Amino acid sequence: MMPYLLQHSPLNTLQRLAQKPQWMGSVDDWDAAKWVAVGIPYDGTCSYRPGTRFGPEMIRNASWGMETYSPALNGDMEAACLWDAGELALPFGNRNAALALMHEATQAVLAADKHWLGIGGEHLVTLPTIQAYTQKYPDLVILHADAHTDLRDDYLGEKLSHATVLRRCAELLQAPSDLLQFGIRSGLEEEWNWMRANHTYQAPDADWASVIKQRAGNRPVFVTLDLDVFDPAVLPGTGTPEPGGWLWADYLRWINAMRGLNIVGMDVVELSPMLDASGCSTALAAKAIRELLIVANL
Ligand SMILES: [Mn+2]
Repeated sequence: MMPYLLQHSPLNTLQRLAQKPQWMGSVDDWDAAKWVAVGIPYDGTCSYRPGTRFGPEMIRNASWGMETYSPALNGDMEAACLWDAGELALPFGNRNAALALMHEATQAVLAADKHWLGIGGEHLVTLPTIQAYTQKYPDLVILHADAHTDLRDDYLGEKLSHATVLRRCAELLQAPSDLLQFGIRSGLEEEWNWMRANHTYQAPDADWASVIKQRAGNRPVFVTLDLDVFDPAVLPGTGTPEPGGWLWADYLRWINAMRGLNIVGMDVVELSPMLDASGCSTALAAKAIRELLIVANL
């Protein structure tokens, strides 16, 4: 008789009994995957309250509290065929090495002809991704939702920071006006002048759907969502809360304005789970990601 361990190896037994952490509604088959979720646990340039490094893991946990189907969009997240890559293993303390690793990871996803879903982490993580994206898609358009401009030329002498990230991204686009900014309500006067001069700022009462259609058309679109765009009353779990923000209905208006776009990548950043005592901010983050994935795959 065959010894027990040859019939059932310890590894097979553990794989049968336990499950590696993965996103709700994700697929196991890499070849079938269209979107790849990559956790980016980086908060190295955070200037106020750190902790976004715990975002990706906690949002994944919270994803299990929701359904794949969105009644608001009449669509299902399963259409995105999401594959969960886990979290990047970053060299903490070395910003440039961490950014290089994020860039390499983005290139790997693009080389496989799949779409990047980055889950931060702080907003600087968007830069290495956009560097990879503009190499593949030179005519990229960026839709940016945030409380803050993120357009400083430098922050305390640093060119690479969460406060400068969209300025650096805009420099990679064909024109600064290929960046469209929503929900912005805080920034230096010079940043506001830059937004007005380059027509990136989108007023709350503007017809977002028309503007987006006009500027993006059929071009490839990357969506970057800084969760502090939401009002601190509905999303207190973020490092730099800013009063006067979006409610869920405002977010859905933004999502609906993206219908029909050629969305090729996205990231969602700045959730700080340790500041989220109730867990509601984290649940909102998971649902915000679901709606983005659905509208990108309708
Ligand atoms: Mn930001």
